[in-house]
Amino acid sequence: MAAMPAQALTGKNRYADAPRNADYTIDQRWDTYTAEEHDRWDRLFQNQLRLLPGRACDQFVDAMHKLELSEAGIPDMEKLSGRLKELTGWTVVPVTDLVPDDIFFDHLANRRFPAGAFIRPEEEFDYLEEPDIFHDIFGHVPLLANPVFADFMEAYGKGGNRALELGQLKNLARLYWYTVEFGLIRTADGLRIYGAGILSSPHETVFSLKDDSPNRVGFDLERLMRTKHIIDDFQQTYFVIDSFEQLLETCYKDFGDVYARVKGQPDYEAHDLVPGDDVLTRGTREYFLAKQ
Ligand code: HBI
Ligand code: FE
Repeated sequence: MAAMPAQALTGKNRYADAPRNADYTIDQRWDTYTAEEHDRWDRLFQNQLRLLPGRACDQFVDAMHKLELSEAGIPDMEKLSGRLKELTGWTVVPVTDLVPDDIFFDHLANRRFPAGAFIRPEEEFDYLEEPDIFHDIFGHVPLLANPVFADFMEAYGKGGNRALELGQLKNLARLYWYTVEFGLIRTADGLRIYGAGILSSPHETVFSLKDDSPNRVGFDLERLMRTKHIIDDFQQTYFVIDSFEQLLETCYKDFGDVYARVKGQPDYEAHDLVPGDDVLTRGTREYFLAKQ
């Protein structure tokens, strides 16, 4: 039985009570967005557009243009899906907020990305914990137009239901968190961002590459699956992949043996560095300690 989704937002999410289908999809009702909501999307978009050069990975920037995301206003998911489907077979489906894990995985396994239909309120312009339409569409959708990343996301969805069966969702959720949401990638020109949680948050876009406080560690699946994560502040450790191909091949193999090795092993704290880490940056933790 799927766990109930996070309490649908009251007040700030006018889709909270939208009638939904069995797969938790709703009707985006694109024509009901107000001029103010479209304007907020445009300001969020222009904000990020200014920050991304030299920070977002090339694959993200290329895909954003291919999907014509630079059009003004909140995207109509149906039109966006038309363009995306031609590129990698993915579509974007409107949902109210977080959906149960099994529903989420089933969508991904069938190349459907569930995107929140609401847009963050002005008072949470910079960051909100729930996935609003800007986080989901600006942050997550562009890389679904990249064939290798698109394959990875489908493989992740297929792995999700298996993790649920094995009771190891916690470990798999960390993989999503430290890659799809907060991942960095090595390039010939230095580190670049591909994680949606960073790309949709103005402050973390700068912090993740520039600040001395966080660790930056080479991607290691098993180590990452044992590492706790933070959901209400910047990340204390960023994991760095060499390529999307590396991420995909990690996921193509069956996780059964990895789960067996991490099961029962103690978790690492979000700020820990552990023996064997490929340490790119040993964080000073200054930003985090100053908040304690
Ligand atoms: N639902 N809409 C939505 N978006 C997510 O990112 C999401 C979700 N449900 C579950 C979930 N993420 C995570 O718990 C899984 O990645 C493990
Ligand atoms: Fe997300």
